[in-house]
Amino acid sequence: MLRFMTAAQAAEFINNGDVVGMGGFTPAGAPKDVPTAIAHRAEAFHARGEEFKIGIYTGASTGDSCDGMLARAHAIQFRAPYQSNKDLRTELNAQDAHYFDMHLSQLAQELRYGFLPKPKFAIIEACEVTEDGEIVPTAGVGIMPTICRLADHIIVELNEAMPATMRGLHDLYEPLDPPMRREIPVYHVSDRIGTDCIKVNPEKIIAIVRTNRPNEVGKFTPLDETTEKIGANVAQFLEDEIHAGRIPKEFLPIQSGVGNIANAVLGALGENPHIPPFTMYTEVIQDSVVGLMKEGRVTFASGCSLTVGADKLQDIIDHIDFFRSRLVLRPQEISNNPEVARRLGLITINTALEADIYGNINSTHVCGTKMMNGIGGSGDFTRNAYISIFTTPSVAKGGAISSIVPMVSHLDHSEHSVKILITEQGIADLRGKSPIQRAHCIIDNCVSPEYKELLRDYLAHCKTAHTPHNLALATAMHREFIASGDMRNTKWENYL
Ligand code: 0RQ
Repeated sequence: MLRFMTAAQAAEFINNGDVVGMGGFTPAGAPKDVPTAIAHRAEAFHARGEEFKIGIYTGASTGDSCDGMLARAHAIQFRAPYQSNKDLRTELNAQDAHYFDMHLSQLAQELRYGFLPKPKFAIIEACEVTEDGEIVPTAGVGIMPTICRLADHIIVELNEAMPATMRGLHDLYEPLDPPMRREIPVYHVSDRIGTDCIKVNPEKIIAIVRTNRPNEVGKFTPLDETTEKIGANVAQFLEDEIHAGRIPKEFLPIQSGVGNIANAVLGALGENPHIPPFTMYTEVIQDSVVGLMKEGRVTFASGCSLTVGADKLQDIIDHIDFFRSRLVLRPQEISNNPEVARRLGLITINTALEADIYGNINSTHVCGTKMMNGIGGSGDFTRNAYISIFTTPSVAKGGAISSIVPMVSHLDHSEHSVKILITEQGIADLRGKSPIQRAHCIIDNCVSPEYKELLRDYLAHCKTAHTPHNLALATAMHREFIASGDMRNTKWENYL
């Protein structure tokens, strides 16, 4: 029997200290009304002087009605594996919420292995739930199959804005755990290996809440000169690789991160006549992909979510038969799977916050301490790519920050995994280069003209070694930014 109730009634099942797994991936498919109701419940507890905090796993980020509401209600005890909400960022940088930033492909298996506290509740969004326990996800999958299996109780938001015709977009599959694990039989981007719904014991579904909510996906800022140039440089690099015979002429699947730069890069790839129609094996399918599919430039996209604006999602829903044969949404354990990434030979494109002259990448921590978002899937893909590319504007904050520094203030992706660095200034091909050769290549090709001499001068202050560094100066540009608000003021002699 399906147990319908309001979000507030469903939220009453959740108590202080409970561990909850949320469905979806990014705001796409994340639950909305029940997390908001839990936040209100937490506020009522706090008003009475009682504790109320819960542990939360999600696929990736969520929307404001989940992460934002719960953060503002100070209702989060711990959170994994990725977020991008400004209020949650404030909470976790203040250590009010404990955050563990994880490779997204690993979360489901680490829950199964028992490395992390088991979720008692799964709160998920669906476009269809049946009496016999079939649940069809919406625009994002994330860790849904695993949390639905592990949780004692499932609360479903049945979102009427997401029609049941979405059934068939998904390919739901959970691998066995070692020592029983076999290969994941995805040999082509479009291979389907699982089911079109999650099957659970219907007794576990303790509440169904009817909602009617669009996904809370943010708008892209229009392309500017910098993002356009980065996109054009990536397209140029890939075109040259095809001509050099280092990428097969039929091309290889693309993985692309989130955000404005990623969107611009895909647009540039789509427009480049020397790049053949391509497929994507990625985690987040963004706005630009929808248009590229209609134009036949993207022939198939495998992802974990449709993180697209409301108009684009409506377009997909209105032409569901067209898109169902060109799209598949998988759990993040499969969309981001290292084994599959390496087998398919992905060209991976992710964004750095900061890179160093040797090719190490910081994707997460501002000045080495403040968490921005998280590593997301960038590590899953970068380490296992056919060619891994990182993009970043050469400067941030109007030039007061050089995105390329002597030594990254936090390390997410090491020099061993990063093959190509691209800024609006140009392209640094790091393959087959020693550290000092990489340093010259990055300074010559990627650094802003305002910082080239400063970084060359840094090298002049280093003793000859395999990877030259002057440890007194390695973080001087960061310290100068903290002290004066502008890295351009750095004078090496002040830091010796
Ligand atoms: O701050 O908004 O206050 O101006 O960082 O920078 O240039 O707008 O770039 O939105 O693409 O985000 C790495 C954070 C880039 C993102 C990151 C400041 C800058 C601005 C944002 P303001 P931009 P984007 C997919 C895979 C995680 C890893 C990943 C990210 C703000 O792409 O989170 O790719 N990646 N995951 O001014 C201090 C620097 C800075 C800096 C930029 N060096 N120091 N601040 N900024 N460089 C995700 C999933 O797995 C779902």
